[in-house]
Amino acid sequence: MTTTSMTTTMTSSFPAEILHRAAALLEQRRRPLLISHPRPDGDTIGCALALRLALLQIGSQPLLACVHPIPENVAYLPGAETYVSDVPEDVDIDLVIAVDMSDLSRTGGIYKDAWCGKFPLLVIDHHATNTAFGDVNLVDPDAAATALPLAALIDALGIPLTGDMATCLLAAVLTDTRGLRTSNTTPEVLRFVGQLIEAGGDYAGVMEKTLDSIPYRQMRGWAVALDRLQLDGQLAWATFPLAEKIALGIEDHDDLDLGNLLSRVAEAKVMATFLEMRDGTVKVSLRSRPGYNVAWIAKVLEGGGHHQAAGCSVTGDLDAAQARVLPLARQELAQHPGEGLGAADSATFARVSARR
Ligand SMILES: [Mn+2]
Repeated sequence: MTTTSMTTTMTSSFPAEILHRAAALLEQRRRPLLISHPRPDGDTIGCALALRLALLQIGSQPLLACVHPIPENVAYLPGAETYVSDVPEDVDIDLVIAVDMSDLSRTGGIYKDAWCGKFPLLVIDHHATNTAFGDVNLVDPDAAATALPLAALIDALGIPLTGDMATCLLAAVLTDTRGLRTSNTTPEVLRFVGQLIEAGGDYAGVMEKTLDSIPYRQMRGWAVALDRLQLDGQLAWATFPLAEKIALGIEDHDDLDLGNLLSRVAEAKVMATFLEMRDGTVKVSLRSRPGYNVAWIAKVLEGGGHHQAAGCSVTGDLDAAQARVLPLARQELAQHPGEGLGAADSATFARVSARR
C-alpha cells in the first residue's frame, strides 16, 4: 500500500505545542473512545475512522460511538461497521476523543458526566463556535474540515498515511466542502486532497458513493421539500411537516441533507430549512452565500455552526419556528444593501481574501 508523509505546515495553523500535547495523549493512552456527533456527516465519521486506523497502527484499541446510525453514503468506509450507538458508564476506556463537534452536548449523551476528571478529553474540531470543552483542544476554525487538523495530528504521531486512511479523510473533506465547492476550499485544501489521492485515497469512489448517491427515500423527501420551497427576495426556505416524514418513513435523525439542497437556489443569499421533529421541536438548518453570516442566527437560538452553514433546534410547530428564524434571516440580509458586502462583514471578507 502506498504511504505518504505529510508536513504539518500544510494542514495546521494552531500552536505546535497543542499538536504535541494531543499526540502525547494518543501515545500514552491505549483504549480511546472516539465519539462522532449525532446526525453524523462525512467529516465526523471519516475523521473518526481515519484516526481509528492510525491508532490501530500504534497498538491502540479504539472504540467508536455515535448515537445515530451511520448514513448509507459513508457506511462503506473501512471500520464503519465497528460503531456502537452507546457505551456504558463503566466501559473500559482511558481517553475520550470528541470528533468534529463544537461543545460537549454534541456527543448526544454518549459522554458520561462520571468520566469528567477521570479520563482526559481530547477535542478535534474546526467549528468557529467551539467552546474549547476538552483538556486538549485541537481546534482550527479556519480549516475547511476537521480532516485537516486531524491529518496534522496523524502526521505528528509519525504514522504513515495508508490508502484506507486517505479514503476516510477524503470522505471527510469532500463532504464538508460539498465536493470542493465552499468558499473555504483554499489552495491548502486542494493540496491536501492531492496528498490524499497520492497516498492511495479513492477520490472517484468517494465522489460517487458519498457525494453523488442519493437513496430513493431521500429523493422522495426532496420532492416534498421542493414542493414547499418558497422564495422572498434573497431568502429561500422550505418546511417539512412531521406527517410527511412519517408517511415516507423518515427518522428524526435524518435531515435529508436539505440544507445543502436549498443552498443551490440561485436567487437566494440566505436559505433555511425547517424539519418538524417527533419531540415537538423543529430542526432548523441555515445556509448562506459567502459574505453573509448565519452563525449568529443559530447562536441566538442556542445552536451553532459556521458563517455559511449553521443550525439550531426551536421549540414549537413549523409556524412558530418560521416566526422566530425568518425575521433574523431578513435582518442578516438587510445588513447587505445591494449586491456588495456590508461593513459588518468586510473584516471577514478581507481575512478570507488574504488567505487566498
Ligand atoms: Mn466538520
